[in-house]
Amino acid sequence: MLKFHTAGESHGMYLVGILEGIPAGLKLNLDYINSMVLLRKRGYGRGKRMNFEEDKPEFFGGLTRDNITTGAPIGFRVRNIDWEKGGRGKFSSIPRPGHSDFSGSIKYDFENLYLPAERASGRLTVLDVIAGSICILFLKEFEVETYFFVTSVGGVSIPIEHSDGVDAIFKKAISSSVLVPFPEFEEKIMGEINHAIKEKDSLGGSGLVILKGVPAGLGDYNRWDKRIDGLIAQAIMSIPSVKAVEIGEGIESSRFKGSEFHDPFFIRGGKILRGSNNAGGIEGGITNGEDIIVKFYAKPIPTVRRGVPSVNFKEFKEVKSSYVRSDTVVIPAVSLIVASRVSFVIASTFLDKFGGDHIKDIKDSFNSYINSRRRFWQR
Ligand code: EPS
Repeated sequence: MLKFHTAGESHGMYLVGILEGIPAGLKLNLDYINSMVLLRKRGYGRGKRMNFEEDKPEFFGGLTRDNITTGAPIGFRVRNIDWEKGGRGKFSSIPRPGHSDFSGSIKYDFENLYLPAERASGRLTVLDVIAGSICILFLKEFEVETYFFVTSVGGVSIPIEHSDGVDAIFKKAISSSVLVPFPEFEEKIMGEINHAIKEKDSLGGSGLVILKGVPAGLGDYNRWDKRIDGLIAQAIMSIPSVKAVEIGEGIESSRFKGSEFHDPFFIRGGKILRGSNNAGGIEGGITNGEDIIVKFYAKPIPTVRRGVPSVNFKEFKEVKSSYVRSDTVVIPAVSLIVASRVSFVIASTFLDKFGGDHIKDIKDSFNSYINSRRRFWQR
């Protein structure tokens, strides 16, 4: 099982991550990891902080000089340039509705209602992307590919089908500033974001993550806490701002008859195939070999420039929430973070099933499993 721990605050000196359980022998492509980290930072609608943070991961454990994993915990850190600039260190007695200010300060008995956001902040997700990118690289060794898209921003929806052309549209999406593959929608979304900036407001959105090539048999129905749909939901719901998760056509499923919704089996050319993938690649809490399809929905971020009715706890007075530097929309970054977390869950359950100390051991175990199960796909 993979373990991932973090330390550090949004405005502290460093953010630190430790990823434990990656086997020895995996060559880490640091350029790929860096490109993912920069992609998280880049989306249109981010705030001013993203202009000066460098987000350069430094690895300090678990790798040889050639960046090959040794099986030891992988340690990494990211410097907060904000700290060097003097940080914010502000005090607030006015909670932002929707943020952790109120609930976190009750829990930890803080006078300064800004303190919970130091750990609850989306800033920490830079570490998720580093850990997730390592998991994506691990999964690539087994021909698992990870894709992510934005499917709506505010009121603008983007029609993305999880069809075979996903590779081509993904390449277009990652070169777009809002992670959508179609230029006409990119323009609409930018218009929507510009409007929100003018109105001093924030926007939410939704996204789609697809993993292709995930083998059947990950997760388990024998224990509620090993069902893979449950693990994915937990991993995504714990990303700041994500409020709902859907696997496959989970929401639509409630409106269909069983005979219409469930993915039929059929035989073509000696192969056993499925007619659709409404289940999103998971049946009975176990992957079934089809694409893993995860949809997620994020609320508008709670730091709203025009303010939201709140209360000053020191003065016991009704006021509007005060404005601090913030993003307007984070859904492009969230899509990448969801992909990172889903890849973490898939890599973790993969290692539970095929685990070994060296990547070669895992490949042997994986290949022997695939060979012994061939009858489920073909005669
Ligand atoms: C965040 C507030 C903003 C965001 C931050 C998340 O930062 P600051 O409070 O320093 O202006 O930019 O996100 C990041 C810094 C990041 O790297 O994603 C918040 O309160 O959650």
